[in-house]
Amino acid sequence: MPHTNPRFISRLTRNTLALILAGGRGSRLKHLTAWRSKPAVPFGGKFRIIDFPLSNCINSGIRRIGVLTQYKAHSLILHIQKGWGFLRGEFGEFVELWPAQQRVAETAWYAGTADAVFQNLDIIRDHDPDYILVLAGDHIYKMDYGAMIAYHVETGADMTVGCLEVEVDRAREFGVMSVDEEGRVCRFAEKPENPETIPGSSDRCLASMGIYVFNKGFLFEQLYKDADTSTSSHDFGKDIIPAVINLYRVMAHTFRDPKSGEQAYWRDVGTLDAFWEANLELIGITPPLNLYDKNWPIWTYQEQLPPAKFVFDDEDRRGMAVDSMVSGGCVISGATVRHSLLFSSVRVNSYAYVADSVILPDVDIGRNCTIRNAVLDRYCQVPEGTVIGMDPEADRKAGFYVSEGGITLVTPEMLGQEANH
Ligand code: ADQ
Ligand code: ADP
Repeated sequence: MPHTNPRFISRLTRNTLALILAGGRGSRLKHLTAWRSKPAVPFGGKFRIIDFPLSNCINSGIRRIGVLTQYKAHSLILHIQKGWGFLRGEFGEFVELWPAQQRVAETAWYAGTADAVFQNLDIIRDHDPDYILVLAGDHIYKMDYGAMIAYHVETGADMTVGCLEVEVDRAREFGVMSVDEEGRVCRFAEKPENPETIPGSSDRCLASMGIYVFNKGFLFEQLYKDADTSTSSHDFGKDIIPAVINLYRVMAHTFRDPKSGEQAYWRDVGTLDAFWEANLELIGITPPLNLYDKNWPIWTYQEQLPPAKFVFDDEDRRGMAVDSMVSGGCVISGATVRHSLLFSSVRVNSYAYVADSVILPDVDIGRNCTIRNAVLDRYCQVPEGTVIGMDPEADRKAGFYVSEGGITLVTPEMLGQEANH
């Protein structure tokens, strides 16, 4: 039985350093990651994706956090500088940005995820944690990492991999593992062609969440060994885990909802369709991810904005939003918004109709526009009368991107505009 004594767990989390890997591009999000890395992509009306792992750390009592950046990090850096400075340095708490430093090989940026950590080993050594928690910066979930670290310690593991069950059809995107009766990982394949299913189930696999707990000494040893291996791509999933499972004690920790014991909410919003769906899912009466949970707040940076406003226009047309989430600073004037998520400071003008859409911050939707099944990127100024999401062919002709699932993405560039700030 894992330890549940809060005093025991808080001692472990206090001695843990979290590293959030935030360097990935997330190219399947198309133009949404043209200028920002995937962890910086806005999500849920007022957050960015990285706020979820960061808030999980804070809420789990892990207050020493390094964020490892690489690709298009500017918007991520600004967000963290502006929003995550509230930790108390005098108590040894911090969120630090660790950019690709070329500390080791002068010519190389981060090669893979393991190399990203390897390049920062001297900083990690200075902090002298007992445990290192490696996290991905691009997943949406609420998880108490304390439970995973307690399991790691309780089972005497060298390394623990966070995992969840996924359908076999989706398993090719993940590291897929098999465990023995004790929960020890005995086989691991990164993104396998033919994923192994869970014994007794023909359609489910045990997938890695790409999050790991390491004992400090073990991590150092393995990273030095990996750095000397010329054939390695220096990646945790591809190289490190397969190299250690037969020699060391690598345990699998299944992420479950602590209350129900069922599979917990976890999304990799890696594609435009998944991004659109995960945002709109938040609107329901009982959404799978509750952002209103006071016991697990999601922290973020946000400007001070006035409340959202719904007004009659000068012809007395009602401005309204139903079955929607509308953030601060929005003004809906004589327009109708249905089943949509509006981020901060969106303007929707008279006679416009917006449905089933995700509108990022600072978008202005002109009069008489019709917008359905769309994602509009930050700073879009949609001209009067524009129709989006009614006819995929027309959208493509207009230069917009239409996804496999039929979602239309529009960016300022596609409208011939500069992203203005
Ligand atoms: P992927 O998600 O494909 O698989 P990867 O693209 O390496 O793994 O990204 C992992 C995380 O690291 C992401 O948060 C990304 O932003 C970041 N990242 C990638 N390269 C980086 C670099 N050089 N520097 C800093 N950050 C970087 C992984 C595992 C699988 C597991 C899935 C779960 O390898 O085994 O199943 O995550 O999503
Ligand atoms: P976010 O919406 O995530 O805050 P921004 O739109 O501010 O992101 O863009 C992130 C970074 O990319 C900023 O440094 C911004 O100046 C730059 N950027 C955005 N759009 C363009 C563009 N069209 N051309 C050049 N740089 C851009």
